[in-house]
Amino acid sequence: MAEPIRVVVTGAAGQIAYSLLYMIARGEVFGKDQPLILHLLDIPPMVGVLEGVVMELADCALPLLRQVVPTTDPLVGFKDVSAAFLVGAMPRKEGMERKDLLSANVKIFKVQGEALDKVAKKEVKVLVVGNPANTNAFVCANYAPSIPRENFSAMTRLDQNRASAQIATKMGVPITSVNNIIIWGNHSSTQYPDAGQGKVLVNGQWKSIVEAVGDNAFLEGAFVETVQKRGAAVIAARKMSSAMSAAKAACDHMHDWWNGTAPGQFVSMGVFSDGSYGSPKDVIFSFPVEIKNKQWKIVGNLPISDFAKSKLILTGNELQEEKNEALSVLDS
Ligand code: NAX
Repeated sequence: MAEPIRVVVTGAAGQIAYSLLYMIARGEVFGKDQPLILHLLDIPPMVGVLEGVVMELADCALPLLRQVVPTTDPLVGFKDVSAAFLVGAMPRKEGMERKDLLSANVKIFKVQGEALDKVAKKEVKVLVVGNPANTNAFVCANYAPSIPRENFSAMTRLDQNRASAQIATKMGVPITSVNNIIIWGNHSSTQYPDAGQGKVLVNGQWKSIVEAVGDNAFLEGAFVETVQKRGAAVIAARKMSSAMSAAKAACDHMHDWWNGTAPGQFVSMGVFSDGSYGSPKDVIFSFPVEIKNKQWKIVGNLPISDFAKSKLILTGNELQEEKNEALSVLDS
């Protein structure tokens, strides 16, 4: 069996981590033959809860889990890690806009970027889940200059999974019969869920979603809105933000980064923009990507409708604004 790799989850005492740690430790991300040493990072008031999580992980009796390192020190948490799930942040509560969270969270991600820079493996793959995820990933990367920028990403996979689930329900097919739905831009209510390139398996044949659904008003209206507002709908119902589905999406994101995407299929990831599709450069923008040998590549030359173009501009502008706000918080 391979040597164990070190994987850190921040916000390890929180609700997303409660599902995520179990999924990772079962081997669902790095494979059933890859032993793990899990680092659990949280803040000092959560030490007691963290102890409980450590006890439960031990009691799960998981064969791949070789060691658990609970800590409140980022320099211990990030030491020699090959993969980092940055979940820890202040979660959005009912009625709260993501922008309200920005100034509190950019400071956290500066500290974590600096610690990653000092002690993590240089090839570490960093997935930011904590909101505002795109801008937090931007901040984190900027404070970790010795780690390639391509190694920082933000999670929009939950939005992709939500969008795929909407189409699967609409068409009455299993979720595995839907692929290549794109989330463009920010993980916020300006994101653009785009079924325009997507495919659905109907009666044994892959068809374009646009053709199979045959209802453009739905695809440009209710579908987009449902996905954009799904996070808020879960909060309204559960009085807490999405956790189980967020953990599953984080696993999907890192799994595909680690293992690659299937030929002809792409997934959505928030990554440093090169200006593709008219997006602003140097913000973390969600694109369709293909992954090989642990390297993502933005899928190029997809036909984009005028409707989609206008949505991409909107979400790009928001990311540019968030980036400017983050930089001004950090300067002050
Ligand atoms: P919880 O409040 O349950 O847990 C957050 C944990 O982070 C707490 O244990 C807290 O002590 C810890 N924490 C705070 N500051 C920290 C720091 N500096 N270092 C380490 N740990 C720290 O929130 P939870 O529901 O788990 O959500 C976590 C984050 O995920 C939130 O920012 C939330 O908004 C975000 N989400 C992102 C999603 C996405 O698709 N990108 C979807 C789900 C979720 O809303």
